[in-house]
Amino acid sequence: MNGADRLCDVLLTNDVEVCFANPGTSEMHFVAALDRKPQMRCVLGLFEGVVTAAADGYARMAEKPAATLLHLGPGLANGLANLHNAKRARTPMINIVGDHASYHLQHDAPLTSDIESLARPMSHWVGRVEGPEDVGRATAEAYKAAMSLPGIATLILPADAAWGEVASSAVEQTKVPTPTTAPEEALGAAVAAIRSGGRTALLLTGRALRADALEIAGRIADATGVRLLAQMSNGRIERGIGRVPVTKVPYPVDEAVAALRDIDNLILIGAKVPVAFFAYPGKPGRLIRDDCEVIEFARPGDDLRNELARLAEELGVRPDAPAPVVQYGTGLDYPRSGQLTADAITLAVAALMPEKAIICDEAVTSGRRFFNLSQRSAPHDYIQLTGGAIGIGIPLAIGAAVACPDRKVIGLQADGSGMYTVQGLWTQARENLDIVTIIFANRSYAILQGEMRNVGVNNFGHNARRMLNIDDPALDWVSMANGMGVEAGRAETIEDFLNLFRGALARRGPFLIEAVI
Ligand SMILES: Cc1ncc(C[n+]2csc(CCOP(=O)(O)OP(=O)(O)O)c2C)c(N)n1
Repeated sequence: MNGADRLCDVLLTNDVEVCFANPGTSEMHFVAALDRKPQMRCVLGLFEGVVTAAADGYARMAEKPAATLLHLGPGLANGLANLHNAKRARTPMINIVGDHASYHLQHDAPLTSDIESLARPMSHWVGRVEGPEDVGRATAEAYKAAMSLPGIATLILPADAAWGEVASSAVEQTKVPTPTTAPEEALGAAVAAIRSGGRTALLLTGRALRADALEIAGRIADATGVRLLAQMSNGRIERGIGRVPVTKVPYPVDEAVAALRDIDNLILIGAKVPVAFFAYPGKPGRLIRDDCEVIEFARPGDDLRNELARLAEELGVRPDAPAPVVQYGTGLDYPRSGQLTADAITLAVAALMPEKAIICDEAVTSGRRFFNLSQRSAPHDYIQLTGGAIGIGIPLAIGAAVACPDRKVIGLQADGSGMYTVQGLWTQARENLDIVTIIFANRSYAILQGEMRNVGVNNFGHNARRMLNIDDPALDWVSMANGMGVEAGRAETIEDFLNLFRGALARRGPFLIEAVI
C-alpha cells in the first residue's frame, strides 16, 4: 500500500466517510486510493468554494468532519472565503491539500506556492506530511485537531508521500482528547453574576444552541430570570416548536446596542463579546455597555452542553423542571395572493416548511426578518452565513443534504451572493440532493446600497450604480439552473410562488425558484 491508502484508512477508521473534492495532477495517487475505497463518498464540486462550503454544511449537520481534496495553493486559495466562514462557525473539517513531490519543489514549477502561508489564516491547525511513513501520524493529528479545537485542520500532502510505499499495518481509531472543562473560578463567577441581582444574560453559540443544551439554558432562565441570547451568527441552531426559543444579537449597530443596553453581566457560553460587523464613524465597536461585566465561562473547546448542566446544578436548578419550549399553536399565517415581496416569501416558508427542515440562510437583506418570523415554525435547523464572506449558501445546502438525506433542505438565497458559487447547483443535480433553493431576485446589491445611504450618499452616480446594481442584464436563474440539471421555475406573484414552493416540497430532488421581488 502507499501513503494515500494509509491516509484513506485513517480517515475511514475515524468515520470520516465523505470527501468533497476538486482534484488535480498532484493528487492523482490520492484519487486512485479513494477509488479503492467504495465506503468513501466522493462528491465533486466544480469550484473549490463549493467544496469547502459543502464540507462546512456537512459537518454542521453530521456533527463530524468531512475531508476536502484541494489542488495545491491555487485550489486551496479558491476555497479560502468559505473556509473563513467555516472557521468562524468552528466547523470541524480536514482539508487535504496536494503539493508537488518534495524533490520537485526546488524547480519552482508553475503551480508551486507557499501553501502553509495560504492555509494559516483560515485554518486552526496546519500540518505537512513529511514522507510516506508519516502519513498515518499526520492524518491522525489533523483529525484530532479538527475534533478537539474544534475547527479547520489543513494537511498538506506532497505527491511523493502519497505514492511512496508504506508497510501495511492495522490502523487504530485516533484518540481525541476529552473536551476541556471551564475552571471552577469561572463557574463561581458565573453563579455569582446570576445571583448578584444585576440583569444577566447567557450568550450562547456552537453546541449550546442544540435543542438539549437549550433546554438546560431555558431551565436556568426560568429559575433565575437570566436572558438567553445567541451570537449574531452561529453554525447551527435547533429551533421551532418544541425547542427553547433564543433571540440573536441583531446585525444593525443601533438595534444591537439597544438590545444589549440593559445587560449588567454577560456570561459567555462558547461565544465572543458582541461587536459591530463593521466600524462606523461615531458608533461603538463593542456592542455591550462599557461597564457590563463579561464572564468568560465556557470556551469553544469545552463541552458546552455539559458546562450548561454544571451551571444549572450549581444554581440548584431542577433538571426535571419543564423547559420553556415553544408550544404548538395555531398555524402561522401567510399571504395567499398579491405582489411578491421578501416578507411574503419569508412568511410562506416559515408557515409551510416541513418538520425537520434544514434552513440554509444566505438571504442577506431579504431574509432579515426570517429568524424572528420562524420562531414558531415546525421544528427545524437553522444554518447560516457565519463569517460574512458571501457565496456560501448553495454549497452549504449541498453539505447539509449529503449529511441528512431524509430531510428537506431549503436554501434562502440572495441573488448576488448566489452567483459566487452558482456552480454548486450542478453538484445538487448530480447527487440528486433534496434541496429547494429560493432565489430572492432583487437584482441588486441591496445591502451595499443601504450602506451607501448610511454614509450619507442618497443620489447614486454612474459608477455607484454600476457597482451596486445587477439588473442589466437580469440574471436568468431558471436557465442557469436548467443548464446545470436543476429543474426551476420563476415566480412573479405570491400565487406563482406558493404553487412552485408547494410543488417543490411535495417532490424529492433539487428544485430552484427564482422569486422576482
Ligand atoms: C467574499 C465577499 N465579497 C464581497 C462582499 C461584500 N458584499 C457584502 S454584501 C454584498 C452583496 C450582497 O448582495 P445580495 O447577495 O444580492 O444580497 P442583497 O444585499 O441584495 O440582499 C457584497 C458584494 C462580501 N461580504 N464577501
